[in-house]
Amino acid sequence: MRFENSQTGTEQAPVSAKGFRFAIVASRWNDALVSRLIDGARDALAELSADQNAIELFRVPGSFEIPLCALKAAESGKFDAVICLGVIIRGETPHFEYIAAETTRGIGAAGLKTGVPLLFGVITAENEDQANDRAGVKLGNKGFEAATAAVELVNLYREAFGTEPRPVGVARGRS
Ligand code: DLZ
Repeated sequence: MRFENSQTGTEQAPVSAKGFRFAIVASRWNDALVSRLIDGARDALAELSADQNAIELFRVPGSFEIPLCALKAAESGKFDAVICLGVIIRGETPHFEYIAAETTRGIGAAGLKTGVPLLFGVITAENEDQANDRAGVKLGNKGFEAATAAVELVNLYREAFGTEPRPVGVARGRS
């Protein structure tokens, strides 16, 4: 599977995922769509030469539960980046705004708290068609995009700040 990034932007230097470790935290709500985001993320990491045993998947019930699991993954010291994937559809919930806002806020807060890059691959859509388009049909795949951004960031942080990849099996303690 190959998805083009739907966004225009400045050109990105070629990067490699080799030697880095990634957590994927994905919700089970809207599972058919989220599964396509997971596939997209795995495809991106494979294309960028990630080691297959360097990717761990954590499933949580819904998007609301993503931030805490992402925080725990980031705090574990086992991962260089945490890729957060979910699908929140307005039509399905009067709580749309609350769930979307809390998920977004929590993921951002976990990244700032831990200093580990957390990627936002959560689709917030008006309806299922819109969500479908963003999960690989018309407007790219948010999982692929989030994983690509994760690889860009871990390379940037290594080059700019000397943040070395987490060795397999060795957890870096909390600071
Ligand atoms: C409850 C709920 C609803 C109505 N809709 C969604 C949704 O569209 N996407 C999603 O990821 N999760 C949804 N949830 C579940 C909440 O995120 C959460 O799992 C539950 O409220 C339990 O805390």
